[in-house]
Amino acid sequence: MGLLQDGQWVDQWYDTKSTGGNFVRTITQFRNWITNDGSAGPTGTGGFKAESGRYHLYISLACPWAHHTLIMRSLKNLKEHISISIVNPLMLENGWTFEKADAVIEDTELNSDYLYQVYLAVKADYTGRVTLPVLWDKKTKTIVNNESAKIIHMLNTAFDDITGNIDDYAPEELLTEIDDINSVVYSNINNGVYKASFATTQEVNAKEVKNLFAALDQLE
Ligand SMILES: N[C@@H](CCC(=O)N[C@@H](CS)C(=O)NCC(=O)O)C(=O)O
Repeated sequence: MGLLQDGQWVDQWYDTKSTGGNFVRTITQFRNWITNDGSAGPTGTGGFKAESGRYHLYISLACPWAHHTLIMRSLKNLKEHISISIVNPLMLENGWTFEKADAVIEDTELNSDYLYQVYLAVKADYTGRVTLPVLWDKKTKTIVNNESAKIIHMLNTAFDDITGNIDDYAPEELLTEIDDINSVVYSNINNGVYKASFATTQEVNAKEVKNLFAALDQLE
């Protein structure tokens, strides 16, 4: 487990000392959008037109956020249009790796051993966590986006002209409700598991476990 600092991989655990034992998630840094005509999306720059075979998803089967993107790829008939790599399920001293194991699909784009090399290919002095999912553009050799909620949002419509699948998982009239539920799921369940298990004081752990189960009850 580690992160990149000025382009150097540093093997260190999450810093919870400066945050009173609390796990605090940092914000993902790549926020461009694939759109059907290549125009810019709500954030980032344009130039990422939906094209069959152009994009690649790096995921982990052990990651709840990456799962969202994998499910969306399937629901929207994108399997033959967006290729994938699956990292080794163990995230140890080198972070996510492509070390051979069941279900691992190697990095066919950059032939990397470690996911952090994908980040460095885009930004040689990258500083930050090296997280999945990562949506990669083969054409411009860059990361389009590494925030799962945004990736599933763009996959919902960007490729509709290519696949003919116009199923809409985020209808305009339900967006507010979807965003409200997502924020409960994101912060209290997906991230809630991290906040509980990476807490480094007993008090914080007890508080976060309670919060996690309260959120599960709330959604039930
Ligand atoms: N906000 C991101 C979170 C992604 C994330 O944290 N993924 C985890 C795996 S489940 C990861 O790669 N963690 C590596 C790390 O934090 O160093 C998203 O929703 O895409």
